[in-house]
Amino acid sequence: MIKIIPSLLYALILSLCICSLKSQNATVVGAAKSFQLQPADTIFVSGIGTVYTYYSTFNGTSGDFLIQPKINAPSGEVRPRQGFPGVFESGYAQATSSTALDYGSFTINLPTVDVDSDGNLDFLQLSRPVALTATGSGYSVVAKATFSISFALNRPANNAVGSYTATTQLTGQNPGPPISGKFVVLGYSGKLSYSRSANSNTMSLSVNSIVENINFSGTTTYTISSNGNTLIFPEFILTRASDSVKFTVKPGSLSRSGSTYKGSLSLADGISETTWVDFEEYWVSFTDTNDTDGDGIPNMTDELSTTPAITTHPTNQTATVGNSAGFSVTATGGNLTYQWRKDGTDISGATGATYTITSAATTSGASYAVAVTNSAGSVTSSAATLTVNAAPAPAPTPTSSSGGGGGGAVSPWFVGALGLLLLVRRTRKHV
Ligand SMILES: [Ca+2]
Ligand SMILES: [Ca+2]
Repeated sequence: MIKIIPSLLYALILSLCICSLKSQNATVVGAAKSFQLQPADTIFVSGIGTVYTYYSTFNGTSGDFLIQPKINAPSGEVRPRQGFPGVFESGYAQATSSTALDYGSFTINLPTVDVDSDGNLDFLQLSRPVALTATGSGYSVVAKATFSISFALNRPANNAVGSYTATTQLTGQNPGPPISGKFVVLGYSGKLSYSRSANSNTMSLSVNSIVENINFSGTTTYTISSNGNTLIFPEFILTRASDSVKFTVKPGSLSRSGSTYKGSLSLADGISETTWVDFEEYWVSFTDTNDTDGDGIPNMTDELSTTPAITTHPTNQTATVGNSAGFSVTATGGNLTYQWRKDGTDISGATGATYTITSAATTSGASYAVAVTNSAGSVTSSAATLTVNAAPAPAPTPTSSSGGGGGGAVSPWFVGALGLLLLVRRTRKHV
């Protein structure tokens, strides 16, 4: 059992490592393709009194003014009309503090200029200033008559809040008194985090509205076109933190340019009164600077590394004590990391495709294998054995018996013996 528990633990750790590219972050900016006309400053009309003017999401019927019940107030929202570029529409109502005076709807023709081709009309682009006039037409339910309407819109660059002035003129009558109020673009900024595996990609968005600082968040899966240039998302839910109202984001896609994905989101607000074309259109931009392989395609949509596969396993080696020995492995899969093991234990610092022992010792004799890992998984090579042989015995030392000459150093024993022999001979001569 003692051996089983660590191996189970190892298997568990391995299975966790196989899961995915770990979560990474990208930034999000967005802007509604609608804008707000906030309630006009009150005006005083002789014989009538103080007059209030409101705007609200057009509900497809010129005969209604829609006060959206779930927010219990006019939205002030002027939305683009589907299929009519540059045409925006809104409902309106005018009342005293006690009496409805008029209500109906109007359209306004606004410039479709998009000089930076980012998909966000310039007059709604937070970074751009606005100073324009526009005209449109409407229908008054109370007067049962059409009217013309002209607007002046002004907003400094990098300010979400600007101003408007509107003047209306019922057909055949004099213009009404001008009214003014705040013109507001609805920008968003925040972040997303994403994680990926071979089977699915997931992203979690969290963005805040710039003017009101209300958070919207949600999670969705996404898929990627084969070239990594299109990020495709299915229907998903964004939840508004302030009141938990859920918005349904319709299926869509974003196109990549460099490290940025741009496109449109269509978002249904779930309010039954606006279901006739219940979409709010948003321009969004995701920027992902993560690019592990440096090919210019962010990790968010780049090809995932494939599970590592070993093409050449390490082979058995023999070395002599003191000599070097080494193993190598080759593998496919991309973004690989290596960890060599000796008898199953990680070798500190042995993290390359080759592992070299510079001076083999008898203790180096062991079984060696390498784990090859990337974001898609991990594989371990077959084991190879290192056999370490003892160093050979040293070469024998030359001696006198090897028979004169040879030029080797004369041993002290030989010199002593020769001296003794000469002494003996000399002694005999003198006897
Ligand atoms: Ca633009
Ligand atoms: Ca890349």
